[in-house]
Amino acid sequence: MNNKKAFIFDLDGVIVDTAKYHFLAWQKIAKSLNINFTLEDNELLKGVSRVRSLDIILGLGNVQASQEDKDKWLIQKNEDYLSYLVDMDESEVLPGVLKILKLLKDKNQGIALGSASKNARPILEKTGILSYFDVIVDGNDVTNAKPDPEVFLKAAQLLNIDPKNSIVFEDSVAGIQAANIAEMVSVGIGEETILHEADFIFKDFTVMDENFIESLITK
Ligand code: B16
Ligand code: MG
Repeated sequence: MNNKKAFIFDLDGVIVDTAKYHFLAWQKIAKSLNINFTLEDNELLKGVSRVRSLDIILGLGNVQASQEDKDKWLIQKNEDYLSYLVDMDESEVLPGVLKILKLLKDKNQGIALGSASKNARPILEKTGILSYFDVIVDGNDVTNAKPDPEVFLKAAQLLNIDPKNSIVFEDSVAGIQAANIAEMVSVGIGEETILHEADFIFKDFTVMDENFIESLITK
């Protein structure tokens, strides 16, 4: 029994709902290219890197583009996305997250971020929760996207905790698969129908109690 575990949080969809801002920014790019991009299509982009997201959108419209154009759109999209983050504050932390972060801190557990986003740090800063994280691994630190487990393995390694003693909170299927490949405990945050590969599933953090966290720590 090891009482110090690594608790690794995904960002978008787990800590904050930035998917709505990604959607608005991608929609502008799609519109300018006459591609119909819906909220349903946006689901395909969750947990996916920025570069891959653009390829998915171009695929939806059967649009071929030069690398130069793609680079231009990627910059435009990110500038627009960042403009939505300007007014972000602690009110955007999803319900129940702070309670769990405080609990883990009180219990002296390792806390890490494992996100595909290259904008993770400013988001944690603006929402006032950066200081809870011992380790941050984001899109700037990894070369392989989820379901590759690189992001989570790196987080556990930096915390100096064995993957088998690590727990991942994720809202995307690719993220759950990455956690499972890493042989970590996978906890899905969202719909059971979508996240059925996870070891545990919760609608959100408001329905996760101290007993559950305690059972993971003492496992
Ligand atoms: P950025 P996560 C992911 O965050 C988002 O779910 C995904 O939609 C986005 O494309 C990706 O970050 C990259 O974000 O453009 O900020 O680098 O869920 O892995 O925390
Ligand atoms: Mg996510």
